[in-house]
Amino acid sequence: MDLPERFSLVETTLREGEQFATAHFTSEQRLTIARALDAFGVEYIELTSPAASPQSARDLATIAGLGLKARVLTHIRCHLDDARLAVEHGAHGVNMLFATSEQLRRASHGRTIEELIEQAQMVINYVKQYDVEIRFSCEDTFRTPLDDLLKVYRAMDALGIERVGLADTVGIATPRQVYDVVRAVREVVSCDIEFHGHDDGGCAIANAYSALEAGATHIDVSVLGIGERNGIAPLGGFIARLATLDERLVARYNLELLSDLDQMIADFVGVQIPFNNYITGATAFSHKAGMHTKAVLNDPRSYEVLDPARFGRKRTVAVAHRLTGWHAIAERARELGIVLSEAQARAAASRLKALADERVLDADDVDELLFEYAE
Ligand code: HCA
Ligand code: CU
Repeated sequence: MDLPERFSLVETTLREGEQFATAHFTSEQRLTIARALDAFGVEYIELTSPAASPQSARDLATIAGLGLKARVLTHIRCHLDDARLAVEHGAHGVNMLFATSEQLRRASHGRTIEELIEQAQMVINYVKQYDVEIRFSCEDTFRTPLDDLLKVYRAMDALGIERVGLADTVGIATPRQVYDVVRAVREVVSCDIEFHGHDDGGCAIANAYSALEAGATHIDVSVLGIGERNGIAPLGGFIARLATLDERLVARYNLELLSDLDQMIADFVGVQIPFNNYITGATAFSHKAGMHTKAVLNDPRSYEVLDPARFGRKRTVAVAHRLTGWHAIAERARELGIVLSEAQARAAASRLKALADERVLDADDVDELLFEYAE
């Protein structure tokens, strides 16, 4: 596998996530989140700009001063004032962005590509006086002509910054497009490459993965994917994408903390963890149809590409339905201390299927029926 074993997660629940419709984190919650992300093991934590509000600035200073293992970044506009605030409040790095697509340049700052490079140069020269990492990102990368992009990234790389960023701001990019553009950027810069992708088109995780394959070194994620609109690549989903390929890619993270992390953010922003969420969703490790349950009971890897135990989760094998199979029934009987012959298990399965055609069953119905065999 030529995926880099070393890539970094830029966890942006405390920046992009704060832009989620129902997110209003208190300072205490921000601290709790930063500590929890650090315990999980993300390499970077991105915070809202200190220019956003006085409390945002104070919280940046507090979190950057906690002595976490993760580096603390703040996300700023390409303005000298914002950069000054970031430096003054102790950020370990600045994630700067500037809109480069025609759509956003027109609607936002009205500058030409040359003017924008000049402005970035001034801010970068200021920040470079300090021991602060610099990343420059083109907002709306995937609606910016490639020539313009390469011109900007080349210029930024020549200024000696740590990273350039590609942002699929409107969630429009496809995995193939992301691969091609990251590849093209990889060829003209020597610095690291970050990718940030929104999920409007349902490709956030696939795009982040594609970026990694093409040579990106830093991937933006947020817990549950919270962010503007329907958000960005979720931390758990991206972890799932990598872990299904090779567990070594995620071995350095404390994966058993993921469920608590997802639940905590769901509570803070007042949503439920979606039933079909990666790893932590209610049904992520549920098996139902007879063919599946038989194989899973023989060898979990048959239908599980992720080991639930690695994430502190348990598999469930549903028995109380018409798709049930006799292996699952025999297994449930064993759990109850009832030994069934194959013929008995098959007979119990037939009775259960007939019953399930009449009404919705629950686990107690199954157990009752099995106890009849024990008598
Ligand atoms: C936004 C900005 C951003 C920035 C991403 C980045 C985006 O729209 O609020 O700095 O790489 O999606 O473009 O989140
Ligand atoms: Cu974004």
